[in-house]
Amino acid sequence: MSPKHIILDTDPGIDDSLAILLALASPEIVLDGISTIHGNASTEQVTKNTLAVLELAHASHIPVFKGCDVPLVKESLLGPETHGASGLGYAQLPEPATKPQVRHGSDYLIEQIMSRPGEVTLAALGPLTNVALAIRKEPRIVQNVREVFIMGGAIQHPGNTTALAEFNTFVDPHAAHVVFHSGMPITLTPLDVTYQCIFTKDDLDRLLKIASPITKFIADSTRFYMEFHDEYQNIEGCVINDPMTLALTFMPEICGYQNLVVDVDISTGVGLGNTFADFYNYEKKPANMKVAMGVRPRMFMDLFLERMERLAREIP
Ligand SMILES: [Ca+2]
Repeated sequence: MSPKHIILDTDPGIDDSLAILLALASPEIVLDGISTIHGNASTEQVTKNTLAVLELAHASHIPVFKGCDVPLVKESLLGPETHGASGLGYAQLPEPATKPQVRHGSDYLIEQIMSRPGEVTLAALGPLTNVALAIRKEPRIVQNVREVFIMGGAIQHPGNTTALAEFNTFVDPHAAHVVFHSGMPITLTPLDVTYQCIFTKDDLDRLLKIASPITKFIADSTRFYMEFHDEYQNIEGCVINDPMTLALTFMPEICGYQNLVVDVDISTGVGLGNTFADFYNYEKKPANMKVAMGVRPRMFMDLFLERMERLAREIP
């Protein structure tokens, strides 16, 4: 089978960076390009981080397109307590020598999807502002994208940003609303499954047996993330949402799925950004997405660790 063509829309971000590394280390997929989005840090910062992570992994040939700076309607909200001021925890990567491309991230998505109908798989790992904007500018991308994998939402799980809302859907709930109701072929990876996959100190120790700038980066970035999870959520280790979402693009059997009618709250009350499913289909609507609701955590973690080891050996 020829490898799947993937475009990442992402806000690195510690786990976003790990998703980029997983994409580069996985022969089942080809990473065609990256559009960046506000979220874990400003768009300026996450774009710089994306370029720096690509350089770290000797992959600076992959084009990077800067996307939206702010949500569609809400005020900006960034995540420094989770990802650190730079967005990469304690990792300090050299200033990138490469520059982002001139075109806007949302225009890049449109151009790629429309020029190769049915071929481009999109993995959206941050707030959905770029994707929503692209849908509004060129609605035909809905029929022409192959698949869309989204990290976001918390269906039957508590929120990680408010009591009810997950970070990406809370930061830009209106964009999530546009995308969820667009008719795109969506697979959603909510906190319900990502919070069952914890990257632990033991996992990190296994990677650190290989001396490489890759394993050093993983250690320095996740150390901050682990401190956050310990302080706020009493979790030992850290939840690596984004690489899990990326892994489903080529290893769907990691999760079990339900076809569901999912919506996101865009009213202004305490539920803003809350994602919920109509499990009993009271509204008699067709399902608008496939939702990962069950997971084999070890299958994912074994894949992730094996691929990071592979990359680390290639980049001593
Ligand atoms: Ca992210």
